[in-house]
Amino acid sequence: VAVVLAVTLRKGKYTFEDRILARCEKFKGSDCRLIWAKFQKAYVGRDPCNVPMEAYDDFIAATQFKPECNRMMFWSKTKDVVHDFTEKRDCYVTLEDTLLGSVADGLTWCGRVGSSETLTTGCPRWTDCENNPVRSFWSRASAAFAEKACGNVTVMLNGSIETPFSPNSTFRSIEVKKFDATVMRSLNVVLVTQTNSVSNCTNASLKDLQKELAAGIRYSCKEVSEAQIRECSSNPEKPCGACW
Ligand code: DVN
Repeated sequence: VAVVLAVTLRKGKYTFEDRILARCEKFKGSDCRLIWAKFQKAYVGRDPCNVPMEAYDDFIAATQFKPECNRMMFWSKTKDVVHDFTEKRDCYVTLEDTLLGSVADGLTWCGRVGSSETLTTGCPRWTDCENNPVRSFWSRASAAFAEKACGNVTVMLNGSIETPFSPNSTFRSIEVKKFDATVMRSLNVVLVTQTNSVSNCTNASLKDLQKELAAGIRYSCKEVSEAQIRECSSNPEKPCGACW
């Protein structure tokens, strides 16, 4: 403790490790030292463009992720509205609300060949190279979250763009492919609309979504205005089932 404090005081701010541990410790009963060790092992000492998603397999195993059936929420191009909703209301759980995703949400990190440090600046950006530590982390965590999706599952897609089921998105390229019909009953699309929305539930990309869904998983789609979702976020009296 004294050493951690000394380092923290010397640098005048929390280290990356401190931040990961603090976020992990919000989830009671987690072995945060083990989780940090496995997380680090994925990218420390490695070329930051050569970290495949499999590098995080041991981290995923260490988190012992348990799904909450019927409450799982996926999203694509709707980050702000969906997280505003899940933060204010206890209706749904996104990846970023679980231990799996919350430890790294909004952070950037990488390692360097010949070093045992975690760097937080000068790291590759999302599209600089595919196998970068941050992108591979999100791909692996998303795959783990999606393969456990169970019961009735919800996804918030963006009705203000031409292709709400977007080709290069994590939701389309990873999560939908991992959905398992033996544990998942339905996928319910909430298409978030605005006054000038360009898409509705008849959108061509949503037809593709139905085709790409494993046989046996039911599908539904509902257009819901962003205003209505925000109203539900700010009205805790409204039952979750009455939001849309
Ligand atoms: O279902 C969710 C959730 O489970 C998550 O892990 O994956 C799904 C959302 O991913 P998505 O379908 O690719 O949705 P988006 O909106 O295209 O991208 C989600 C996030 O990935 C972005 O908000 C970016 O994160 P950030 O920077 O806001 O913390 C990141 N991202 C995606 N493409 C990117 C990118 N960041 C930088 N450059 C890009 N090209």
